Amino acid sequence: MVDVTAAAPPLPAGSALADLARDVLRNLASVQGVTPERATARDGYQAVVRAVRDRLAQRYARTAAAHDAANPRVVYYLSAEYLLGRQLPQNLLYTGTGDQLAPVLAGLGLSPEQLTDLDAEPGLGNGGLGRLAACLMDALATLDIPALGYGIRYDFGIFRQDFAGGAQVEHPDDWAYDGSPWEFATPELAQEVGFHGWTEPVAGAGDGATARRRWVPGETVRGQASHLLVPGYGTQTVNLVRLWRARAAPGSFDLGPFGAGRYADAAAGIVAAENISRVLYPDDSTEAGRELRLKQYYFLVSCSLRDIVARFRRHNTDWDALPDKVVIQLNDTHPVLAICELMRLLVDRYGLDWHHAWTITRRTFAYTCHTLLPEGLETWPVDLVQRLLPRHMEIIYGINHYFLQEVADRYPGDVDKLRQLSLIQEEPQRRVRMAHLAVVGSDAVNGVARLHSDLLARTTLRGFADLWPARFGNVTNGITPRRFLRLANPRLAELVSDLLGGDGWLTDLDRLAQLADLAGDEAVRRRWREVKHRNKVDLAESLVRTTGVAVDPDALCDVMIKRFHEYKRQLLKVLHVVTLANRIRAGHGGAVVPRTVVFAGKAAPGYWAAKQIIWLINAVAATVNRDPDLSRYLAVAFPPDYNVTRAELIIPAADLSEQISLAGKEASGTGNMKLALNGALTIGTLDGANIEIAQRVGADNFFQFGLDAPGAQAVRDGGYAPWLHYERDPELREAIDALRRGDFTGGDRTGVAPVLDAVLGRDEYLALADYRAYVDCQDAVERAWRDPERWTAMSIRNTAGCGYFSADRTVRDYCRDIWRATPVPVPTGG
Ligand code: NBG
Repeated sequence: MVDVTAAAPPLPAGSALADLARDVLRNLASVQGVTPERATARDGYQAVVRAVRDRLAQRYARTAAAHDAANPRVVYYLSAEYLLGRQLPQNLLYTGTGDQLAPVLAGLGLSPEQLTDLDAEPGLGNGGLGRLAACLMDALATLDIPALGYGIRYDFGIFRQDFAGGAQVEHPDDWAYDGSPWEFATPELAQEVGFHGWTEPVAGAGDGATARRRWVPGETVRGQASHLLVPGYGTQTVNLVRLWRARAAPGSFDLGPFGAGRYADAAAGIVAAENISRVLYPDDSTEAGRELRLKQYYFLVSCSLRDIVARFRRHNTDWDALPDKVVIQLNDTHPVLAICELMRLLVDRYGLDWHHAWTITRRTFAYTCHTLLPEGLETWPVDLVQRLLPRHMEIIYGINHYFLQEVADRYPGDVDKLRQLSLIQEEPQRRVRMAHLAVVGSDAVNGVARLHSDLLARTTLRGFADLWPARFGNVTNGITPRRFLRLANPRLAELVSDLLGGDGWLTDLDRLAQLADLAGDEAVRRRWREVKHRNKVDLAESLVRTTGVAVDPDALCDVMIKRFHEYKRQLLKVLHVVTLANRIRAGHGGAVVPRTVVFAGKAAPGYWAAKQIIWLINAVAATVNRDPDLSRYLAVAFPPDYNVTRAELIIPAADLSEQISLAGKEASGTGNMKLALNGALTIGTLDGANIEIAQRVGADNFFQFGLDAPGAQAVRDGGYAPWLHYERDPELREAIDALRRGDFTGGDRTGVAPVLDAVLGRDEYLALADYRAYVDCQDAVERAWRDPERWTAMSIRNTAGCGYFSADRTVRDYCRDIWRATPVPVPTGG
C-alpha cells in the first residue's frame, strides 16, 4: 500500500493531515472502488472532493440545526444567475485542508493542479449579476446570516466561447457532463409546477377581481431540487444554493411509440419538460423562445416560493409572521413573478383574504435593480402571460386595480400619471411591466451604486420614488476578498498578511487602509512590484498557451475584461490601440510605453454589433502582433472563453483597469473593484461604482476622464454630431481612416464598415465625444508608468482604499437597511 503521507513529517494521530489522508484513502476504496496504486487523477479528484464535501456537510447539518432552533428571519435570494467559480480551491481553503492536500496527493503521484483542472466551473450565469449573487452568498455565510439562494440548474450554462476567423463561435457548456460531485440531490423536495390551462371560481368565494379562484393547469412539470454548499470563511456556517431542474413526472417515457420504432416520440414529453431548465437565457427572438424564457422564470419562482412557504410553516403557524421570518430578495426583473405566486398561494391555497395577503406579500419582498438600460427592465406581452399563467394575469390585474386607485387618490384627474405608472403598458402592445410590479410589490428597492440608485429614483422609476420615497435606497455592490484576493492572488495575499501582521483583513477588509502608510516605504514597494511581476509572468505563460501571443511581462498590462456591450465601449479601447499603433508607425514609438492590452469577454449570441467588435479586436490583435515594428511596443491578446477562473488569472497581473463605460450606463461594475483590490490603477469614467472607487482610493491614484452623466445627457440633448469629432481631431480621423482602409483588418473593409458607420452616424454611447479626453488620459497613464516608484505607491494606495468594497460590507448594509436579518452563530462540532 502506498503511504500517502510519506512526503510529510511524522504525523501526530488525529492531525488534520492524517485525517485527510485517511478520508481520501477510504473514499478511493469505498466511493471510487480503486486501490491507491491504480487511482487516476479523476479518482483522486472524486476522493478529495468527497472528503472536503463531508467536512462541509457536517457543518451544514449543524447550521440547519442552529437555524431550526433559532427560527430566525431568513434571507431568500432569488436569482436566475449564479457564477460560483471553481469550488475545489475555495472549499479547501474554507475547510482548512488546503495545506494538507499536496502531501496527501504526493503519495498518490498526483498534484493539486491536476485536481483543480478537473474541477469544472458551473457557469450558471452571464456576468456581473450572477457573480454578485455568488459574492453575496459567500459574505452571508461568512457573517453567519441564515440565507438560502434559489436558482436554476441549467444543463448548459453560459456558452463556451471560441473564435473562428476572429469571430465568436458559441459551443454548449456541458459543465456537468462528467458529473457534478459538489452537488447534493434532494428528491424529497420536488415540486409540481403548472402552466397554461384555465381558472374557475371557488364555491362561496365570490367572483370579484380579487376573489379566491382555482387554477386548473393544462401542463405540469416537476421541479427537482439539488443544492451546493456555501461555506462561510472563518466560521461554522454553511448555507445553501438550491437549484431547480425540470423533469417530466416519473413514468413519462412512452413505451408504445418506442416499441413501434418511433424513438423520438417516445421521449417527446420528457424532452419538452426538461427543456425548461436546458439552457441559460434561451434565445427569445422567436415566440417559442419567449415562452420558454417566461416558463423558466415561473418555474424558478414557483418551486422556490413553495419551498419557502413549506420552510416557514415548519416552525410558524401565524401568516402575519411571514415578513418577520422571510425576506425574499428579487434580483432584477427575472424572478418578479414571485410576488404574484405568493399572492396566489396565500389567497387560493391558504384562503387568506386578498388585502390580508397583500399586506403580507408586500412586506416580504425586496427588489434590486441591476441596470438602467431600458432593455434590462423586462416587459412581457399580456397575451403570453395570459396564456401561460392565467391565474397570475388575474392577480396582476388585481394588484394593478388597487395600485391605480392609490395613484388616482394621490393625483386626482391625472390620467398621464396612471398611464406612466400602471403595471400594464398599453402602447404599442399590451405588456406587463415587471419592474413596476417589483416596486409595487416590495418593501424596499435598491440600486447597486450611489449614482445608479440616484438615477433610478430620479429618472427610470421616478414616479414611484415620488409616491414612496422611503422605499428607495442604495446598496453599493461588493466582492469577496476571499476568492478575489486570497485565492486568486496568493502572492499578494501573503505580502499583505505579512505587512499587516496577520490575515485578519480577510474578514475585516477595512484593515487594508493601513497599507496606505506603507506606500512610502521603498522596500515595501519593491516587494509589491515583485509580486505583480511574478503574476505577470504567469499570465504571459498562459497567454502564449491559449492565444499564441508572446507578451513581455515588463510591459504595462492593460486589461479590459467584461461582457461585450456597446455601452461598455470596447470600441473606444480599440480606437486607442489603433491610435498607439499609428503613433508607432509614424516613428514615435520611443514615446510610447510598451503595453500589453488584454481583452476578454463574451457577447450575447444574438447581439450582432457586439460580436462585430469582437471580430474587430481579433483582427487588430493579429495585425499588431504580426508587425515587428508594432509588436516591439504593443501586444494585444484576447484569450477566449472568459469566465470566473480566467478572471482569477488575469486580475492579479493587471496594472491598468479599463472602466470606460459611458457615464450613467454601468449600474455599478464589480470587475472594477476586483482589479483595484489587486493593485491595478483604474482609467475610468464617472460611472457606476467607479465614482466611489475614486473617492476611496483618492483622486490622485485614479485616472478619471470624460463626460459625467449630466454632461452626457447634455451632449445628447444638444444634437450630438459624432462626425464633427472625426473632422476636428486629426488623431481620431487617422485612426478611423486606417480602420476603414483595412489597415488593421488584413485589408478587409466590409467587416469594419458597419462598426464605423454606426459610430460616425449615431454613436449612441458617445465614444467619439470621449475619445480625446480618453487618449489624453492614457498619455497621463504613460507618464505615471514611467516612474515605477510613483506607480507602485499608487497601486498600493488602490489596494489600501478597497476595504469598503468587501461583499461583507454590502451584506451588512442589506441587513441593516433592508433585510433586518441578524447573525445566528453555529457551534463548532464536538
Ligand atoms: C450587472 C450590471 C453591473 C453590476 C452587476 C451587479 C447584469 C444584468 N447587470 O453594472 O451591468 O455591477 O449587474 O449588480 O449583469
